[in-house]
Amino acid sequence: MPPISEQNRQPSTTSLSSKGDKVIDPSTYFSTHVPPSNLNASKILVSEFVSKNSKINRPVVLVTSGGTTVPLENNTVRFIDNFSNGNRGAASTERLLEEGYAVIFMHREHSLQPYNRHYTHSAERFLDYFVAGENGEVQINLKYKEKIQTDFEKYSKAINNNQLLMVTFVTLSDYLFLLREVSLTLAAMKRNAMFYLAAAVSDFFIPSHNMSEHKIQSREGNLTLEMNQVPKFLKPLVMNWAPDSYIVSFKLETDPELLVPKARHALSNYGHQIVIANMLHTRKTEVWLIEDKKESHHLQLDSKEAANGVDIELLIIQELVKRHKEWINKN
Ligand code: 9Z3
Repeated sequence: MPPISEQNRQPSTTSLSSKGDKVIDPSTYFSTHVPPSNLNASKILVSEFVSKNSKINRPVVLVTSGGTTVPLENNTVRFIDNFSNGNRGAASTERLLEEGYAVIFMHREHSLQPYNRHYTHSAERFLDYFVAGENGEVQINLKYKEKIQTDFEKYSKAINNNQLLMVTFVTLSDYLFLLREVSLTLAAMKRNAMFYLAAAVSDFFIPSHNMSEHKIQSREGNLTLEMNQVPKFLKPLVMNWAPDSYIVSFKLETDPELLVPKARHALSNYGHQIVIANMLHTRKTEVWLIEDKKESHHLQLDSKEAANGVDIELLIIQELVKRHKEWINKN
């Protein structure tokens, strides 16, 4: 696998936001922040996983999933978080596995995980899946046995066949360092690699050197925060880290007027293959697939599918896999 070479890193510069604020570039971010302690361990796992799958010519997709935290103190007591629970990433991973992809599931610790999500975050409490047998020993409640059996088989098959690897992040910083490492490793698979960037990554952060070292004291009165813009990591990802791979980013908005224009703007800014646009409140039932110079493609669950608990990820992944294949053949 390629090491992180200097040419893969960007020179250190800053640019200006539309308001005239300084926005640091990704390489400045990496040289002024400390990598997470699990970075090396994750890197080794990813490297082995990619090499095993490339030997058998199995396509690999990186799925990012869940929200990032933004600490307010270096010794973190408080942090800012967001709404994402990782259902999109986890459900998409299940579909991608069924389509024959190997998946690096890069997720926020304790967010929803493929197959497990049906039990850990359902209306039932986890221990309600069990009952006491004749001698009081624990047994699976018959009501759930068939479903658990099916999910267990799919999950263990994916893990045992090297088709699913899970790596974790918590903070924005963990996420950025890990994304760069995984991208540089996965880039070796070129067109056979897909990036599916569904994580809800914070747009704002407090640089480590501006952060309070210790717990912010309430006796100092009201708290005013100044947060910097997070560098646009999609740019180096598309241009330098994985320039030959199929890159899918997500755009989330709450104002419907902004959604499609901002998705198109991202495409023209970064030059990647496709943006999946979604609105906060309807994200589970409809999305738009947006490619440059093409009409946007609306995917929506009908009311029956929605009532029956069909995941819209079924439609998203069907369509994406088709487009990835077409793109490989065209190129
Ligand atoms: C998404 O838009 C995802 O679809 C959701 C999924 C986060 C809405 P859940 O995890 O939600 O199932 O609860 N992800 C990307 C959002 C984002 O931060 N995009 C950035 C942006 O819009 C660019 S990569 O600027």
